[in-house]
Amino acid sequence: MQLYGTYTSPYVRHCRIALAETGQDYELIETDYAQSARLAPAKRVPFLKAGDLVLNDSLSILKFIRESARRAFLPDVEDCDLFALTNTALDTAINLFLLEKDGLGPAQSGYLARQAARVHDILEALEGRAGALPAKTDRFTDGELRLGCFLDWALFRERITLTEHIELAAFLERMKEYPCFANTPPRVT
Ligand SMILES: N[C@@H](CCC(=O)N[C@@H](CS)C(=O)NCC(=O)O)C(=O)O
Repeated sequence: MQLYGTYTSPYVRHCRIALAETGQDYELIETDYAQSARLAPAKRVPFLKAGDLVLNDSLSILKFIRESARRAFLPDVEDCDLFALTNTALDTAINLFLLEKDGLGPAQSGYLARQAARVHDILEALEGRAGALPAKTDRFTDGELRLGCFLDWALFRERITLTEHIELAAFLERMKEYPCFANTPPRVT
């Protein structure tokens, strides 16, 4: 099984954590933007090849990893919403990050200003939920792992600070005690 991606991508990180949790053998094939544009229709990482199966999004990859290990994927509706809401902030923050490299930001576009407000407001909403997380004691859920991957990436890329989000900061510290998370920090290779 080959997972195509980078060591900075939070989506790839989530897949790597799930693969480590389920003990599945795989090879990470480092793939930059030019390669993913050539090799994948979505022009993004991660994508996964497992025999004849090709999966083009972390969502389907995670479902495949969990279900291969006989685990349900996002069975709890509140956790599914946590995953989806966090993912909206993550997608938006990454778009803003990539557009900034091209010199475009909220100052140039009303739509981009709305995107920045979206990230801000989702962080506020997540701050209200973070104190009760993790919801279970035996393991982190996929909604929680997505939140951890988002926060750590956004701090790494200096997209957010958590000085005014103490519950989110405390949640991230709790997650950093988990080896599968602690062993996969974002890093430039
Ligand atoms: N919905 C996708 C999002 C993946 C994504 O945005 N990946 C970023 C890297 S972190 C990427 O490859 N971006 C390249 C681009 O947008 O051109 C998933 O969950 O896998």
